[in-house]
Amino acid sequence: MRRPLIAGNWKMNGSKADSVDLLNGILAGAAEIMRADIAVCPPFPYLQIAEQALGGSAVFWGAQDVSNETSGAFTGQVSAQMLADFGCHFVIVGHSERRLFNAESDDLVARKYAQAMAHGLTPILCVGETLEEREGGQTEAVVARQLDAVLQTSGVDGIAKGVIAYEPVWAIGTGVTATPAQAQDVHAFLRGRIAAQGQDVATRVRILYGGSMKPDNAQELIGQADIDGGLIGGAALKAADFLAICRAG
Ligand code: 3PY
Repeated sequence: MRRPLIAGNWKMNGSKADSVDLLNGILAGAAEIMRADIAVCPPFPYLQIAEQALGGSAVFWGAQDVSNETSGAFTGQVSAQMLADFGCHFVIVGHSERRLFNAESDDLVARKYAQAMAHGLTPILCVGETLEEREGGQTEAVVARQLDAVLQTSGVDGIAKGVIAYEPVWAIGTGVTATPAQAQDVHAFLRGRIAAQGQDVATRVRILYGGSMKPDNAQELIGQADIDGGLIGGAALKAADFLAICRAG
């Protein structure tokens, strides 16, 4: 069976003091969560605080992005080795906000994914369609294209070392959530596409749902056969809400 993963994507929110409070709040309740893995992905400057607060606990931490380059003259970028230095376990790649606001292509995301794996990090690959693409009947074509870019670069063995997050763009930051059936359909499609290259990998890989997952809809979403947890946005910024989602996992 796949163990659920609940990962908080803090995005560009909070201060140093807020981050300490949030980490302490999560730590206070994390020991009671037995059935799910828990992770937080704070902004880069707060990774050291996460390492200090969470080191030795069962809560993992990770970053929200990584460079596709190893090192060198890449002003403003952060390498996978640097994230590994700060004890990161996970790194999100290809979040729709980066695809949209930073013009990240499928190919760039695939190179980031490979770079993360090369340094022992577990990439969380985000895929998802816009509202226009959904309404145009393009959902499967879009997520297939995003997944295939990584399959081509890292192979199905690479997929085995990561986590996938299906995040419909129309459900991010809008308060609108995909229905459990809508999400399940896409998760099953993604798992089927991976199965075509490796049944064993498809059976084992975790596919998270992201996009306005909250305490009151988490249980039903995670209850779907192919939904193995959540990548949580706004609700990850309040320890009580985040822990409630972890309990639903
Ligand atoms: C959201 O739920 O808004 C997210 O983007 C999670 O990554």
